[in-house]
Amino acid sequence: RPKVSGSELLCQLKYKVDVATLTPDLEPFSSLPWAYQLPLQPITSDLGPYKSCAVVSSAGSLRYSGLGKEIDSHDAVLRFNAAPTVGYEKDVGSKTTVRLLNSQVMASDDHRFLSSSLYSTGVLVAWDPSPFSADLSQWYNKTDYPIFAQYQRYRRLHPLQPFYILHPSFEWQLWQRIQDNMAEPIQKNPPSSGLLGTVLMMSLCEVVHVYEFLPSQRKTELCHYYQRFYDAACTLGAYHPLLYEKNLVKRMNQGLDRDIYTHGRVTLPGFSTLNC
Ligand code: NCC
Repeated sequence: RPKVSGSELLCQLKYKVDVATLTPDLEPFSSLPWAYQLPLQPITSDLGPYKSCAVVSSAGSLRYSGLGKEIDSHDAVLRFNAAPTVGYEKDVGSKTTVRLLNSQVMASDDHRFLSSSLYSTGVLVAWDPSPFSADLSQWYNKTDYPIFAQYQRYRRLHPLQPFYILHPSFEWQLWQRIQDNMAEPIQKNPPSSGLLGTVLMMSLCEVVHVYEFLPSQRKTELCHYYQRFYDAACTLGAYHPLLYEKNLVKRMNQGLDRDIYTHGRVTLPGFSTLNC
């Protein structure tokens, strides 16, 4: 198949990927007693539009980057999972508008999801990597981690903090975009939080800067900027089709290659600004 251009890829994302979140009117949630805990509207109706947004990967190459001020200058900042800002402000900034969490973080004891103050700022968005794309009832009965039990507990403790759950069809529509634009078959695992968060912000913002998703000259085997743990698979991928995700983002980048090298910075247009 012919390799499509960056602008064609952007239009495919805009029109073939629906950035959807769960709402209480959807089956099976509509018949469950806790449906009222879900936000009434999808996230794309409640948040933004923002002019400029930053997506901060958790990569070790953010360490000693000095990008904190630049990151905080955006109207909205998205961070992932257990990535902290306290103690790392110089490199990653301190503003958190949205935090995207995988269901493993919500469920594992080490992350203290229900009690840690790390999760109490900004809008939370959770997702679960189970292979069910559209059948919500099947997914509900067989999630990878207990995302729904933890969601209900968290909402009872923090009823005023906005908290969304990604519709699994969003994950798999995005997976399909990656597969359709690659020559070889890719693993049937959902995209990483990094790509999910990037596309989420493209639906909320006019321009999105993604930091250290495509590694800069600071590229390192240090997995996260906040942990002394080394594994090249964090940057290159193992479970997630991360290398393919990065290839796609590289093709869509509207900034200079130089900005990737020096700042680890990619520039992507928001969907609202595209003329497809
Ligand atoms: O590591 P993780 O991701 O939390 O990182 C968030 C996103 O940043 C990008 N990244 C990260 C490190 C790195 N060296 N290079 C990068 O490009 C990726 O896009 C990544 O998605 C996840 O995607 O949710 C993931 O979560 C972790 C883990 O569950 C959480 O950090 C909580 O501890 C997964 N690690 C394991 O399961 C061991 C990781 O595979 C994916």
